[in-house]
Amino acid sequence: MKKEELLKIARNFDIQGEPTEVNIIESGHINKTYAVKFDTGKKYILQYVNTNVFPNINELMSNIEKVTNYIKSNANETTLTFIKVTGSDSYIYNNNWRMQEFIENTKSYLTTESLEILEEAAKAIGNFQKDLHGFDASVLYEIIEKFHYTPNRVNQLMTAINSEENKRLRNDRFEKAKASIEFLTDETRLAKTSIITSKIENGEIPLRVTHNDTKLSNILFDKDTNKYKCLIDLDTIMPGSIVYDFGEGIRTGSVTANEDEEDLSKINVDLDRFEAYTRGFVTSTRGIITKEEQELLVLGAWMMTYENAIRFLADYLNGDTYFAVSKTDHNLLRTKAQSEILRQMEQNEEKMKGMVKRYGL
Ligand code: ADP
Ligand code: GN1
Ligand code: MG
Repeated sequence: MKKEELLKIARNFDIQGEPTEVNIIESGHINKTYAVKFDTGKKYILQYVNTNVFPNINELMSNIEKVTNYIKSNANETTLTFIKVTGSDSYIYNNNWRMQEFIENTKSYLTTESLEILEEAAKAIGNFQKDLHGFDASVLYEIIEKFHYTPNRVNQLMTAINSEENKRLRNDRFEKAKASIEFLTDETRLAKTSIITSKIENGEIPLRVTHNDTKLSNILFDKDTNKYKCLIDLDTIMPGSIVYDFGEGIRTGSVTANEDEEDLSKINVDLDRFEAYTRGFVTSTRGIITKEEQELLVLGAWMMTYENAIRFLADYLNGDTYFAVSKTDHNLLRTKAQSEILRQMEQNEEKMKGMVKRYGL
């Protein structure tokens, strides 16, 4: 989009001064994000929210407002602040656009070898859980139905695999994805996919307020100190399980390569990184996490990796309609990288469980 158009959109929010500069931020697979500078010197984040993914944007903003207000009143943490449209009670301009304060002097990582940063990342997620322990999850809308209900993700993959239209339109993709389809629909793997959801359903582990998208790049760190500053991307906040928030952190934080690494020999599930993250998480959630939840953490990491792998694969077969792609066969590359992570997690399961126990309750 042109700079002038973006500046025009930015003028509709209740902000002092005139917007003067705008720069695209190329990160994230769902929304379009821009940094906007005003002549007062203040910066903001302007986002075009993808309403194919989030059809009910008002419910989404209502969840974010409730959770960020709660954090601001009850916890000593930095969280997001959205700006209303001038003369309105809404945060959304022209169906898709929203504005939030820019959190200064921070950076984010797709991957890092720094164990200190990983321990900090885990604390960002663990403290978020702790801060929201007293918050009633039932007041939140389910923004994306069955978001981490893995059996439903399996059904979506099976629908993509069995679709005659997909086969007709993209038969070459089925050929290229053959090994990934076999790996991910292996019976022993499929059999694991309902363990966590069943435990939620029968009350063995609680439904909590969860972030649900705790990948490393959704945490901002202070540029100078590398301490965590803020957990961002609150769009998927809804009732869920703490083991998913740990798992999504491990899927990205414990690995030596990016989510879409083509060279599988560069992908390593690094146990030192796993340990640092686990130490930060278990320590910061002590007192609120239950024994049953702790025993499921390693499976949570497997589940989030499996879930992302099958979501990328389904999107590949469906013709890349969900995740933003920027190279040929991008979703297949992501699937293969996630499958490699999954394979290594399976090999290291016992060692990982041992580490959780070491720092456990
Ligand atoms: P998406 O849902 O597409 O992942 P995000 O909300 O994660 O979008 O934002 C994309 C990127 O924009 C982040 O990775 C971060 O670099 C930057 N960003 C988002 N919100 C802020 C903020 N409040 N302050 C500073 N940078 C931000
Ligand atoms: C998407 O919005 P972003 O890029 O932080 C996706 C997550 C996936 C992730 C994979 C709403 O997150 O669920 O795990 O990509 N978000 C949504 O990188 O589907
Ligand atoms: Mg994001």
